[in-house]
Amino acid sequence: MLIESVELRQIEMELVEPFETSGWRETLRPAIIVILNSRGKMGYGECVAGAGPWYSSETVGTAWHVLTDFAIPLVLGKEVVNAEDVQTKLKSIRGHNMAKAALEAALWDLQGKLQNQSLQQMLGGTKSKIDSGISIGIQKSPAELLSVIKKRVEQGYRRIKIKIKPGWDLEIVKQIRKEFPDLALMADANAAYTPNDLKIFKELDAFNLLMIEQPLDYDDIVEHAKLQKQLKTPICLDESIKSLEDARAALELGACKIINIKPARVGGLWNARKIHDLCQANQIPVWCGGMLETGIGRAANVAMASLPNYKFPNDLSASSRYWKQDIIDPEFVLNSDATLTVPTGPGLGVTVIPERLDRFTRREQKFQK
Ligand code: OSB
Ligand code: MG
Repeated sequence: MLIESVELRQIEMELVEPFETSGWRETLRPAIIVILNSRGKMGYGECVAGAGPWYSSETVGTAWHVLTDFAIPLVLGKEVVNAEDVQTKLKSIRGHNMAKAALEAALWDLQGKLQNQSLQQMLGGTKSKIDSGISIGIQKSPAELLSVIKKRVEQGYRRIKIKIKPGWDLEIVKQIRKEFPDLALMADANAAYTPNDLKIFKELDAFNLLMIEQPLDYDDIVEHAKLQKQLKTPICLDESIKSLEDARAALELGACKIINIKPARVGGLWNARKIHDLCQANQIPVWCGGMLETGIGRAANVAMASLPNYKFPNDLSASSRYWKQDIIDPEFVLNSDATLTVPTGPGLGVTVIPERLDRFTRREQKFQK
């Protein structure tokens, strides 16, 4: 595929409700949409780097810089065979996984459209529907959180993830368990605790949580291994796993029993699949995390989550959980069995609506050789 031209759109969309974690709060969600053109087809990829360096060191600003100054020049006007080839071309760039993942995602979509294959087929996904869960941010009060959970359960979500932080943890979980004793419930700390907090995790062990996500520091593996040995509840790593090498280290040390794979965090779908395969070979189940994506990023994640070792409900909810109106058609809707349907059309299998993309665009740049 000759990459004839590239276009970047930095967009901004308002979340239907603010999203708050242990470390940050967001109401306006930025994204960069990467568009690759070849033989009259357009491939779309989404960069999920946030407004600030809170979840990871990348931001929408660093991603724009790395894409425009370094990554795009390595593929523009070049023949690109597949995602692996994109990664080989980008190899001189260290880090910046989210920027690379966006470019690679656009290539998958383009390739699918040119070769008339769905992303799911290209990745080797097997399920026609993926289990959908929902991630609920920190609320103003415990009562508010309970009412949000009730609403989401009534909408059909069967796995609820709450965000925890010191002071918003044990008591909250206790109250939720009182009202929802059998709910598939898990807690994500976004790295808010230290090894000194062992007592809190020991107490959380009594509440039959599905897993505890990223309790300790974002780049830690060793302390998670020590903590996991003292807990019944499985630890799931998110922030700590940025590469296949991190996954290997976590498995060898026993730092977790589950991995949340976000393709963007690990540099793209190509690496995500390698981590999936490594985990599968080691009987470590995985699931797909989310980054409050638009429908473009969500479609790619949904295809990825259709691979066989995705064994837990994913942070891939209906479009309406995030946006008043998504930028794709059809939007993702929650099926009555708490699943999302995997698109089967070529590439991402969803149509980007140009007027909506225009409406949310805050900056754009076109690149032609
Ligand atoms: O830690 O999983 C996380 C959103 C943004 C950044 C980090 C995280 C999240 C979520 C929401 O939990 C997942 C989603 O529904 O997209
Ligand atoms: Mg997380």
